[in-house]
Amino acid sequence: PTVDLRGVQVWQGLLDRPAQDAMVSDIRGIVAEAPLFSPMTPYGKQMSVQMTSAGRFGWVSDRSGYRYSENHPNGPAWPAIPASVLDVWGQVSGSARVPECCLVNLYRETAKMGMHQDRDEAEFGEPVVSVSLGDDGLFRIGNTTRGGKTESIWLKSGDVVVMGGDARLVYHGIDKTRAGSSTLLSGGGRINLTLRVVT
Ligand code: MD3
Ligand code: FE
Repeated sequence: PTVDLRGVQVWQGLLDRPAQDAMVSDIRGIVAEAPLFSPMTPYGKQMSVQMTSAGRFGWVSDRSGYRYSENHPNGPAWPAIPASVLDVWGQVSGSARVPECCLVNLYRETAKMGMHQDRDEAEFGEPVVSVSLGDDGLFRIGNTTRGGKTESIWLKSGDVVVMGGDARLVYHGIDKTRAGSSTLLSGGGRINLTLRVVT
C-alpha cells in the first residue's frame, strides 16, 4: 500500500485509466440489469447515495431494516460480479475466499455517507475491499467505538482501499465529494465498489 491509515491500507492509483474505463463499462452492465435505487433507512429517511449490487448477495435497506438479500428490491437475483472487479480482490485482499457481494454506491453532487461500522457480515476476519472511481471523495476514519479523533484522506479515481485485521471494524464515512474533479463518468459523480464476504 502507498498509505496506511490506522491499519486501513490505501493503494493509490492501483487502476490506470484504461482499467477504470473497463470497470465503468462493466458497472453499466450491472446497473442495466439491477437498477440503482436510493435506500430508505429504517428511520424513514432516504439515503443520498444511490446503490445496487452484484454477486450472490446484495445490500438492501427498508422500513424493516438493513440486510443482505439474494434479490434486488424489484425481485430478480443480482448480476454476477465482473472479472475486472474480482481481479482487484485477488490482488489486494489476501483472502482465500471469493467475495459474495459487490456493493455499488453512486455519489452525485451532494451525496455523502455518515459514519458507520460494517458489521452485517458473519466473518470479520475477512477484509472489505473498496474501489473508488470518478470524482474525489473525502474518506474519514475513526475508531472501533463511536466518537474520538478521526483522520481523513481524499480518495481518487483508481484508488483501492483494504480494511482488514483491526481496521475491519472502524467507523468510517464519506463527508463529501469534489464535483467535477474527474472526467471518468459521463454524468459526473463518484462510484465506490465495496467487495465483501458475507457468510
Ligand atoms: C473501513 N462505503 O459501502 S468505502 C460502505 O466510499 C462504505 O462508498 C464508503 O462505507 C464509500 O459501507 C467507504 C471504504 C470502506 C468500506 C468498508 C469499510 C472503508 C471501511 C469497512 C471497515 C472499515
Ligand atoms: Fe462502510
